[in-house]
Amino acid sequence: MVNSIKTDVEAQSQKAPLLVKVCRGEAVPRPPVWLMRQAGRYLPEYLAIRAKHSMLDAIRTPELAVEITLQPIRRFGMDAAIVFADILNPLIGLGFPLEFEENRGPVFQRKIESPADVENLVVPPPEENVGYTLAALRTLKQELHGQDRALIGFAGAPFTLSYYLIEGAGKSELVRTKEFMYKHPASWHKLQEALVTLVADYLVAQAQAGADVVQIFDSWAWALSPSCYAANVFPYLQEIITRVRSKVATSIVYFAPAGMGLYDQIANLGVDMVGIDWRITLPEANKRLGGVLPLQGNLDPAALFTPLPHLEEQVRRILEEGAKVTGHSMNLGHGVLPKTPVEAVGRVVEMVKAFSYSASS
Ligand code: 1CP
Repeated sequence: MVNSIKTDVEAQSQKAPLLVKVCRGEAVPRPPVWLMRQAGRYLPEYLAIRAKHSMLDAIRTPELAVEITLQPIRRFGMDAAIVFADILNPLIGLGFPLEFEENRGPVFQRKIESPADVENLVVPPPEENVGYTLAALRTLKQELHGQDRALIGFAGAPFTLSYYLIEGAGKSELVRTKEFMYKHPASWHKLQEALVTLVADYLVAQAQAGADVVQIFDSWAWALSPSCYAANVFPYLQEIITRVRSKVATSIVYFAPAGMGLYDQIANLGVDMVGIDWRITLPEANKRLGGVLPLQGNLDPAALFTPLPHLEEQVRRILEEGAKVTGHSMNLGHGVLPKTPVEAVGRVVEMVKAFSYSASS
């Protein structure tokens, strides 16, 4: 009996996509590869859809979201598909309507300006708020059936979502966010609690809809001092991770670009993998994260614009550095930039798929 259970677990594990295996700390013949923002404005087939549909329509129409998610997979064969959505659209249901304006990005109709704006926040259940993304995930799960590919769901971290709600966008000093946090600690806590529920429930629902891996994007955490992160950000992230783990077995990736000053804390978050940007090498990041966590990254997105021999040299270097760390999933250090040459993306994926740990050692 015990043996047959063990065999089932082993069989399941053998079937797990490469990315899931790396998240679980299992040995793999080569790193998996997917790229943040692999669906997007550098792809002509994406632009063709966006010429006819707004960003929000594309996110809210499951057939379009599924199609956009699969576009890079069909063209390049990445090892993971990330559902097409945004970190900000779930905030609409929390009472913060938003539009994605062409060439400007997300714009909220209402921002958080005073404690009154966080009174009476009601967190709707994910099926009601973002049922369209859950529907897209369920279809994607079927579409990817039988392929050795992971399905990725995601959400923004409470701090990064708060930043957009308080500042709008583009304020790199984050003065208003920090002012709000320290001037109105009780309201900050109330906002974080609402966002913890929103994000945790959403990640659980995405896992239940078929996501093998979920990624938490904390794009603005780099702007915080370690003490500020410890007091106002870390506890809420931990709460999300605890809640998700209590309900589903999905792997969890945390990504805070330029977050080196926070690595000793990130090491204790309890996630399965950490996203690394290009400003640090993988071995150095591995060391600072305690040497026990698999890493995702960390090619400079701008390297895809450089001459092919230089791009290839950078990819090779990262693959070799990745072979020396606890576990590696190949990715960029941030999202694919608009206007990135399509051939460069193809070359990166091709090089990773041709790589073998046994041949390199
Ligand atoms: O014009 C267009 O077509 C819109 C461009 C675009 C795209 C393709 C936006 C607007 N969002 C997205 C999709 C998106 N956003 C995905 C899809 C899955 C993928 O292929 O990777 C993901 C994972 C995101 C996540 C996201 N949205 C983040 C976290 C990652 C990061 O870049 O740091 C953030 C900060 C956003 C907000 C956002 N959405 C869009 C823009 C231009 C921005 C940044 C706004 C700003 O800070 O100025």
